[in-house]
Amino acid sequence: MMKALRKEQTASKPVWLMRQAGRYMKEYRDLRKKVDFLTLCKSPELVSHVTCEAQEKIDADAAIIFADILLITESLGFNLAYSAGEGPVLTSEHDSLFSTLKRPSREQIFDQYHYVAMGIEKTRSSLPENIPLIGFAGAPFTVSAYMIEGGKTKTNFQKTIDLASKQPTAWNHLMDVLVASTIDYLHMQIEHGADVLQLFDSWVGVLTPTQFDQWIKPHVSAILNAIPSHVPVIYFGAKTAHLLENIKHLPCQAFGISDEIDIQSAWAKVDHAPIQGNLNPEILLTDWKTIEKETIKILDATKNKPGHIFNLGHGILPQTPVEHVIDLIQLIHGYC
Ligand code: 1CP
Repeated sequence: MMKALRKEQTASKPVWLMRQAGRYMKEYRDLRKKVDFLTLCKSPELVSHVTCEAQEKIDADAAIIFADILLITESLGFNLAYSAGEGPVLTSEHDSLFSTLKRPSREQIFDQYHYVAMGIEKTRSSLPENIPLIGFAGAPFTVSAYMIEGGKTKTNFQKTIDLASKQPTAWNHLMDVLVASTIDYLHMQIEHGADVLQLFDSWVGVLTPTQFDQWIKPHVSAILNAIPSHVPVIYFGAKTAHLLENIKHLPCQAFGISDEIDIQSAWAKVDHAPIQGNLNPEILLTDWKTIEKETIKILDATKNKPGHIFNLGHGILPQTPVEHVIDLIQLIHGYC
């Protein structure tokens, strides 16, 4: 994985899957019957257990620390809850323009997320040495969307787009606070053992190229520029085929590609950088013949060109049979 991130030749293709530790795994579901999601995130011992168990079970070439992109909102005065049916629910006392939102100090971030730091340390010391540990954060657009909409969007991000377009001062204040706290949060993860970082901008694909350049690019760039150059960062956004010409100028090491575009066309657009992706997660719900065919398509399209990390186009779906995942990774490792 580290070699691929430097565009060096690798003996076999590196692969890991977004949300590889999660509900499709029986071991995870069993643990979740005993512990609620936030308690799990805040228990370093369990975080390390869940992260390592998933990596080992599916034989992934990287592990991603078990956490969530929305944990950061707790330091910004949000009350965060996860409901079984609805997903994340965020409430706060802030006004709709977020003018009361204050930037937490670096010390506050390090204190409040000590559990993430300890989870990373424990995981790093339990993982095999050759398996990189990925730390992560949500990018400002995606995290702010949850803050503004109060959870999963019911209005196709209209409230978020309204704030960005009609209240530039409020929007920039919100972005500045998120950028500063995300930088501190990622620095903490690096200090405690994260080898690679991924910045999840899952919903940025709802923006037009002009909106992306105006509202997002400076803030994402500020985060990326603050990461020391020895730590590679992967920037991932879903449904961003129309934004790749803009995204490709971001100062990061690699780009995560989702599955609405074929990998060859995507790579032609961001030719200078390594890429990650992009099997449609729904393919893993079909039969093995289809999975094999679609996987080989991606492997053939990226053959002989170093710098491709295999992944899904978005997070693995909870109803995915775990055997399909194990066989998928075996197929990728055996391909030459
Ligand atoms: O057990 C449960 O019921 C909770 C389900 C769950 C899990 C397993 C949530 C709630 N978060 C997570 C873990 C998680 N989230 C990881 C762990 C590491 C791994 O990949 O194995 C990561 C990287 C995330 C990141 C995350 N959280 C994203 C970005 C990735 C993506 O899928 O786009 C997003 C958008 C979230 C928000 C979130 N948290 C949880 C849910 C169900 C959601 C999505 C809600 C929505 O669809 O809007």
